[in-house]
Amino acid sequence: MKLYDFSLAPNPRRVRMFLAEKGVSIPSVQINTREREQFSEDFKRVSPRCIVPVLELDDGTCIAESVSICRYIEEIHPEPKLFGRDAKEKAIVDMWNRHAETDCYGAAAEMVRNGAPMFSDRGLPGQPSGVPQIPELVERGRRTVDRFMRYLDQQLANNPFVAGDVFSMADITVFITIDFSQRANYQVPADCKNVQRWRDEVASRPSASA
Ligand SMILES: N[C@@H](CCC(=O)N[C@@H](CS)C(=O)NCC(=O)O)C(=O)O
Repeated sequence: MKLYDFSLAPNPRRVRMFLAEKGVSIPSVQINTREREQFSEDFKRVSPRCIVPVLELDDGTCIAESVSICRYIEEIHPEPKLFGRDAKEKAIVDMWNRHAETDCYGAAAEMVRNGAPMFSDRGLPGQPSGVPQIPELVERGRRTVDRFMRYLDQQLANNPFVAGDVFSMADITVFITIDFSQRANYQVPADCKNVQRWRDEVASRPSASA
């Protein structure tokens, strides 16, 4: 098995954090997306969408989506369970992870991709050029992330973790998203005290530095 990774990119970090929580290590290859290595012909054979992370299995199968990679790892290394332990918990983890991806990560990506000079003409990942930035999406993304933070703050008022009692994939998705959003100078609203408390706790886990 081989993981195509990039140390500075948020979605590969999700997979690394997940693996660290499991205590699993997989040989990895860096695809430096800042140097446009995702567009090389060799990497396109692994990832036709020119996106990292990708997990290549020993039979050559390539899994090119971070949550799908993590689900595969969960199947072969079931403990600790990071997608929920029973039917209800699995549904709630999935629900929060999807909320986090659509309402938080997606909006954070809008902020970063449409504002940073390094993404000029590359407003979407996996496209070498021809995708102009839309400056209005920076502010819209910021408002959407703020709205998610207020929603999450209520959840964390009564729960230690994003999806309830135990640390899960949903915590990983929100945690890496908050760090990623700082590239657009985003700060969690000061009144979201529960989010701040939760974030400090997650930051102290060894997996946070994976
Ligand atoms: N939904 C995908 C998103 C993957 C993604 O956006 N990857 C970024 C790095 S975080 C990428 O490969 N960007 C390449 C580019 O900027 O062209 C996943 O979770 O795996």
